[in-house]
Amino acid sequence: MGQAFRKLFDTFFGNTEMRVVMLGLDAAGKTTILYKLHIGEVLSTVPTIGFNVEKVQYKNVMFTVWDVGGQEKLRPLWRHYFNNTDGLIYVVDSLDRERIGRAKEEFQAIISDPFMLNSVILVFANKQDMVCHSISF
Ligand SMILES: Nc1nc2c(ncn2[C@@H]2O[C@H](COP(=O)(O)OP(=O)(O)O)[C@@H](O)[C@H]2O)c(=O)[nH]1
Ligand SMILES: [Mg+2]
Repeated sequence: MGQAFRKLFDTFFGNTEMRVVMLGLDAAGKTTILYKLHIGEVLSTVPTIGFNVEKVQYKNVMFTVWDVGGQEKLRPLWRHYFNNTDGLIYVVDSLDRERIGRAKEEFQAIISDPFMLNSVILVFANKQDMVCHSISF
């Protein structure tokens, strides 16, 4: 997964300075992706505003990462992060069929935000290594 993500990342972002938000339901694999990129330490986490925000610098890109879902009343805070955002990476757990509808709803809410209109969007279907094990006929 790390290698595939790295290739996508290089194609997607090139060399210019960028601000990217990485979002997804809890346990989609966002934090794991950050560590697979060999970014090192998470620069900061901010739990006080009601959701954990991880900030990480990787090469030319500043990532802001948090879990979406179960926190509709916090949505007004999103625009603080969406403002000046160049890219969105939306991570989906391909194994989590029960919550795929929820993942879709959250994605639609995010891309409906006026601040996201000019963002580049990457939807990353994570945990593909396990998908074949989850298919049953
Ligand atoms: N099989 C598999 N498990 C993964 C993958 N990415 C993350 N996980 C697992 O999914 C769980 C949640 O990952 P985490 O990064 O904490 O999710 P986050 O809540 O989105 O930050 C952990 O147990 C990870 O080891 C993947 O690509 N394949
Ligand atoms: Mg996490």
